[in-house]
Amino acid sequence: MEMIAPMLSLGTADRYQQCYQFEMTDSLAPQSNERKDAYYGANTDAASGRTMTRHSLVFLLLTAPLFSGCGAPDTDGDLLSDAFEELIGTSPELGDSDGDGFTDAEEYLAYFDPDDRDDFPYAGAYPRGPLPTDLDGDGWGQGDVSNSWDGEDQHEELLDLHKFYGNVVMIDIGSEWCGPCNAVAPEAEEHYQDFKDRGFIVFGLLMDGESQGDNAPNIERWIEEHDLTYPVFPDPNQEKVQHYIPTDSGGSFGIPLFAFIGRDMTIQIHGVNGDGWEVSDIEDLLDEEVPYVEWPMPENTGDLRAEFGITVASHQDTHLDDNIALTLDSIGSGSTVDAGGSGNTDANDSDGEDSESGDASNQGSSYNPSNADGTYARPPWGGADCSMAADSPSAGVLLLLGLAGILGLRRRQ
Ligand SMILES: [Ca+2]
Ligand SMILES: [Ca+2]
Ligand SMILES: [Ca+2]
Ligand SMILES: [Ca+2]
Repeated sequence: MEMIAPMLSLGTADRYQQCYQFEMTDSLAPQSNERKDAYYGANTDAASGRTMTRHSLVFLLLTAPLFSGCGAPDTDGDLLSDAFEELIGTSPELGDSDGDGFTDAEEYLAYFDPDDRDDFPYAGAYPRGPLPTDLDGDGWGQGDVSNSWDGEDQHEELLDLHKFYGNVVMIDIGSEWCGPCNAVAPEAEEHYQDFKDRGFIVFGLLMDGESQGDNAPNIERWIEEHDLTYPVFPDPNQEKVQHYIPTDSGGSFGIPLFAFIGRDMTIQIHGVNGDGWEVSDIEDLLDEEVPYVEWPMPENTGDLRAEFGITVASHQDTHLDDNIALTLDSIGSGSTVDAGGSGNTDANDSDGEDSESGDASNQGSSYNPSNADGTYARPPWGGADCSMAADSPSAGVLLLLGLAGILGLRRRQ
């Protein structure tokens, strides 16, 4: 591909100066699965996020037996009850259903897919939200529901445009040699920091390196130069960029070039230069309602997230209450536990805690619906109603007590 790209200022009226770049004419290289395979290989030993996950799994394995029999059944000890896992389609037998190194709870509660080995919490901590299963966009023009594309970011993780449904996406296209593009990058980072908690993300696309037409963008260099935390993708062959080139470009287009995609994945602003949008456009798009997606959630989502160290931005939880209600509606609110009992219920209990024993051996006496089967497995880290003392000591506990006694005796001697 030939690229001629003289620096060309289009006048001070432009908010950003522009460089000019000739449109690609080469046919695109065929897509293959090689990159995906390489991605998997590269990530098999990746440390990002997985050390924490291994610790979580060890924690679960060690603690689950201690708390078995307490609350809703949780066969695999991943803190999601069997009934809830059946509702959302994960394995009640496996803590990590898809084997990607993150437990079902860690993925699902952060709106990632626990049944997709290619999908797991991003090292870059970019915003995500619940995803519809039927998003069917295939357009590239203004007003279309956008087609998707994917690419590896600076953390060598595969990101897919469609998976940012529910967010506003700004696509910033440039090259390293282009002065105005260098001026825009830190501004884009500033917008990202200002708005990401409302569901805003920048996708940087870099076509060239430091000299015009060298087709060798250096993502690491670019990230470091501008201290960027949003994802940046190399696109030397313009496989992605081609979709945002203005149709009336006449064979050349100016960079930096921008496009904006709304929360519902429609292309709101297609292929404009710096004078084609204002920061207020971002805010207007963020003001659009976050679309509702059915994503049943456990009632103690907050507690579980705290336990796993999961943080989400408020926009991701816009419809959390509806999705908790969906869970309660789908698998009931205690019918499997409260078997008619004494009538001494906690239905009006404002603190959400069961004032009486809620362990599995106490079915039928009293049970708070919020602790019921299907909402979640009982938290092992607290709850007076989940007392070990209520149960007979397990063999493991007796062994520990015995060891402690022996040690105590030896010290006294
Ligand atoms: Ca489970
Ligand atoms: Ca599971
Ligand atoms: Ca997983
Ligand atoms: Ca996954």
